Amino acid sequence: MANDSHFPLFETKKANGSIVYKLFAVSNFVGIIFIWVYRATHIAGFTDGGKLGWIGMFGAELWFGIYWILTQALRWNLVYRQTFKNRLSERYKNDLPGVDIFVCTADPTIEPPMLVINTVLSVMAYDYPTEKLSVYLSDDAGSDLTFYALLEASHFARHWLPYCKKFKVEPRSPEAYFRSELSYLDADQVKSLASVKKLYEDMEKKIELAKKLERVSKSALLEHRGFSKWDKFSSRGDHDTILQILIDGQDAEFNDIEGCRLPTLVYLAREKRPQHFHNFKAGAMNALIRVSSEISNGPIILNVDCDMYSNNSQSIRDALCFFMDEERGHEIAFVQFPQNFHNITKNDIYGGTLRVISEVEFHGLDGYGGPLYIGTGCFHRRDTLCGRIFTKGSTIKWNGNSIPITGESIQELEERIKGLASCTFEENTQWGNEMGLKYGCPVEDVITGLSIQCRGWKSIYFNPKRKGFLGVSATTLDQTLVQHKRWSEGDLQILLSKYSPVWYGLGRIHFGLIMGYCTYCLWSPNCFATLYYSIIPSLYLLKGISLFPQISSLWFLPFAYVIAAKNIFSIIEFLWAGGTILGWWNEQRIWLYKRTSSYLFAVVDTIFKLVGYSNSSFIISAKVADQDVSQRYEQEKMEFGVTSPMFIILSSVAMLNLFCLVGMLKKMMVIGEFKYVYETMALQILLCGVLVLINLPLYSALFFRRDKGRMPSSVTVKSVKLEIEFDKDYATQSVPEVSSVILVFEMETCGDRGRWTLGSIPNMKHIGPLDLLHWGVQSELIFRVIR
Ligand SMILES: *[C@@H]1O[C@H](CO)[C@@H](O)[C@H](O)[C@H]1NC(C)=O
Ligand SMILES: CC(=O)N[C@H]1CO[C@H](CO)[C@@H](O)[C@@H]1O
Repeated sequence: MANDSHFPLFETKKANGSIVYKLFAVSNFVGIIFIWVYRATHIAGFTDGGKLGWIGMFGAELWFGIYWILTQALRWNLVYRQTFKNRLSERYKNDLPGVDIFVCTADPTIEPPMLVINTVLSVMAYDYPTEKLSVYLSDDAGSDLTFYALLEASHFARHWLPYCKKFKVEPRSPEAYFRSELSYLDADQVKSLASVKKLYEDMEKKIELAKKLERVSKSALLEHRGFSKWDKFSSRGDHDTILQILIDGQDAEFNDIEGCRLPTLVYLAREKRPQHFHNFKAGAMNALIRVSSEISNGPIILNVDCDMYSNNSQSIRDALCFFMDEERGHEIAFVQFPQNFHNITKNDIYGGTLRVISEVEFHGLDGYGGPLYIGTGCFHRRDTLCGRIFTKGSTIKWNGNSIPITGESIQELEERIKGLASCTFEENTQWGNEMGLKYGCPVEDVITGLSIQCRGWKSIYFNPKRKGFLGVSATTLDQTLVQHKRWSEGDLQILLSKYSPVWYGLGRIHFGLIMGYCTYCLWSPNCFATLYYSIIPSLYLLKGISLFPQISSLWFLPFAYVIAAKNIFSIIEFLWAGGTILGWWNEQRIWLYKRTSSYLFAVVDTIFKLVGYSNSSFIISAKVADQDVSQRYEQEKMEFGVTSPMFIILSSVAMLNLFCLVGMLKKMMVIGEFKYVYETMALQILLCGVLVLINLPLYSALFFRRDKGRMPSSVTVKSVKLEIEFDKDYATQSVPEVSSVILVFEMETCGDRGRWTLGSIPNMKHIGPLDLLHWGVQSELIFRVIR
């Protein structure tokens, strides 16, 4: 083709079937309005304690309805992107921009060096001109082990990169590549594979040995001058800047075994001092931005977490199709890839894939100006990350950022620029505020992305079939809940901050995008309505008070419609996004658990912070490392195992529902009015029943399981201490009534404060659901479980 410069480099398509979706959404909305009307017009009918419960139900349904309206912004206008990489290659053969890749690591025990260097090797091996590629590893632990591993990786890269290029292998993380099934290799490749695999294993052995001994061998120490920088190292929180250019991509001395250039490779541990706050990953990223500007100054920056390897060697070219598009490229600030995971089990027991978010919701955000920046798998333009404001009609010179050649040696360069990563450099500057990533928020990435969008830029969500980046997902319930607590807490803080999408974003970004941000920012306040809905209707069920319309009433219809439509849609959406039915069910459970524990803690912590207690009393347990944990993960057995205050809430709510359901059944049997109860309280029975069903794995962890992943007995003792006092006066009513219900959540040690009133229990070591059925309704019951 002679001249195709008028063809765009990427294309945007709207989702099919959006009319059908919009009809569905409108009908659901009408149903919600009817529910609200029903609640508003039927308050007066109650005279007793039911009134308060009723108003609470109204409040919860108002919240759910409004929140549902917000989520429509994520589904109303889905767009999909496609790139044309061959057009890019033809048009910009030798004029591709430099790309700087930042990999961040913070702890050599949680993030083992082998994991880190596999990620580094995978991004070094991108299919991209190596002289334009630079890889920076930021090590916030300042660990010489990680440095040693990186040094070894720089040697191995001299063999690995030529191998990848010659045989066009995928994926290019050696570990993932050797793990994948290798077939159809020709004789030549078989030989090369054997030798490169041998080198990899040798490297792995050396690194694992160093890790075991917790020190680097003497001979290795002598081999590289870089280790001398640890001479004055006192601790990970107190050391000088360590900056080491391991491969200088401009210098032929570092060429690979075939004589080709290797990408520049840099190790950085920024200065840490106890008296200076380091701002976590945002601080590390900002130090990298400054240091890299003096070494390679690539106009495009990719950042990935150290556990997230590149699964596609073409991803840089994909991203450039957006930035370099002649028509639209100049307004794009960042291109976000989804966060995908390689260790998800079939039915994804912890909902770790975030399937609906990455397959649906982010496409919806993209339709309104672009997705959130989620801190990994994201390509940025350097200038927008450094605070540049969008101006209409400006064009970009992609090659305008090169560094003047100074003629200094690597050592001189390192010495000259290491001050850029010092503790004091940022004092009295705009770093952490108008420049670079923002400080002071647990989700610094989201708030940074938002402020870039508020400066007039667009972002792009690119979600190709073959995933660009694969990370490791949480493998225990505790990790999952803690992670969501951090996310939801950070998002709530954004809403309350001066960069809130509501008041800061208004007028600066599309209203749909504001709504989209709000659905995430309002994750945590969901806890109240959800807790209410999972506690009160069940208690009222036991009490015999109906909170929903009867089956025979016309008002039953909107409830039935909304419940059915919402859930059927949710199943279809989940399956469409690639999930399984059981996966959807698991997702509902984790949805409930997140809302009743992580989000509650997030809100409570945020409130504590607002009133000035920055160290809240809720201390979240650390991760446990257990041999069998990953085995149980693979068997999709839910992992409890640690003592966490979140589990206490989860099990208390679960026990309460079991109690109410069993109690209600017992009453129905005693009184024999099945039909009456069913007709007046069908929805409450359904709700309580579903809550019990969804909690089955939890009951099993409380009572039946004997492995280490069961609920620790301390949690069981603390949590399952429900006091329910029943009115002894059955005289006037056909259905016995609960006069008061007291729930005790014991957060502290339980001690011996429990009261024994059920004479038959004391020697019980173990109470199961059948026993509960037996004791389900007594005139007075206090029960306690001891393992
Ligand atoms: C990762 O890449 C490989 C090819 O290298 C591909 O077969 C696989 O499907 C990719 N994984 C995902 C989750 O897309
Ligand atoms: C199913 C699967 O791949 N599980 C793996 C997830 O990642 C952890 C940690 O790397 C492994 O231990 C699991 O085997």
